[in-house]
Amino acid sequence: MVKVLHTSDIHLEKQLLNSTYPSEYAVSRRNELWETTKRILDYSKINQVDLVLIAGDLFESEYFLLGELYRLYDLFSRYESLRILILTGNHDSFSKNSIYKQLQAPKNVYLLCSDRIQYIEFQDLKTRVYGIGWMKDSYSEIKVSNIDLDHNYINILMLHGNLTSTDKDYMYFDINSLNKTDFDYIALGHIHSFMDLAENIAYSGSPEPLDFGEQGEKGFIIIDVNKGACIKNFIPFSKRKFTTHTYAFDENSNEEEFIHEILNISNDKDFFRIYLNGVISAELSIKLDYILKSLMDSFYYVEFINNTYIEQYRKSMDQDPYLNEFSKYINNLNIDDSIKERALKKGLSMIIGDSCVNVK
Ligand SMILES: [Mn+2]
Repeated sequence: MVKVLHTSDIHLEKQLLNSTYPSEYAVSRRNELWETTKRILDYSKINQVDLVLIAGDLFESEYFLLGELYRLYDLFSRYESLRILILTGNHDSFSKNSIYKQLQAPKNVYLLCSDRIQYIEFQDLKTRVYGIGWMKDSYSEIKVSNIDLDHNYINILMLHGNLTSTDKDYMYFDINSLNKTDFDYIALGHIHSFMDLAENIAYSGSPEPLDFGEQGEKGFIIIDVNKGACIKNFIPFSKRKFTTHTYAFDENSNEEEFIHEILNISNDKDFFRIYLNGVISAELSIKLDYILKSLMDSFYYVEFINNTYIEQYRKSMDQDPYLNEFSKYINNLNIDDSIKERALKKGLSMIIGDSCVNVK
């Protein structure tokens, strides 16, 4: 049996400046990617992992310079007992100008960077780890059938790419042909969520989410790989999560209840996006900005998306035949409810004028 930790898509030094959160959070998040990389190594050491597999996109080439590679290799070299295997992905490909070519990896670090299948053999573990790495910006379909494996070894394969052919620029593997191979475990990277595809095939997903597009648990997989049998365990490990919530107001909603509900879901760790929907009384609407600001202290990070209507708008809508027509028109459109809400709110505020907001 060989004990494997499978991770991928850490994206060290990803700038994150286009995210919805401000740049100071992006800077912290970049540091947290380094911290989590170290935590993964600590975990591996404590739990006596034999092989740490990083299935591509360990870092972002564009921002990962020689200083960062020194820092990374220095970190890895402090975990002598661990064997760390790096597969190159589309963001850290072994291209002509790859930073990987500038520095010798430490003795315990193995680079799988050729786009022809290659393997690294660990005699003491009776294990071979195969990989097809990235050496350029795009690839089409990659065939992995007909590989002649030596069954005296535990055979593991690392790949970085897609299982659907819709995005043809990214390496595409056919799941059926992967299923037909005799690999004891196939460690996939590129998709940022954990996906359990077969007893011996999985995407680990990224250990840390990067924005609101990456919700749910993030972590890595620990696998006991035996000849022809795997025991997999997904370990949630991220320092923070990105979560989305909705609060629906109605005519009877009051300040205390709203504050109570929001404090109930809040924590000082995760990234929150909270949609405020429904009809809100004009009185509460006037206070809302102030209330939201006071709630922010209970979060590490929160963004409120205010889609509420003011009650008076709704009343005007029912009474005024033109507004009524407008709301019918919007409601009959074949679009998302959240977009309808926003269109109604925007349209009504333009038709009625913002003075209505202040009517008590
Ligand atoms: Mn990728």
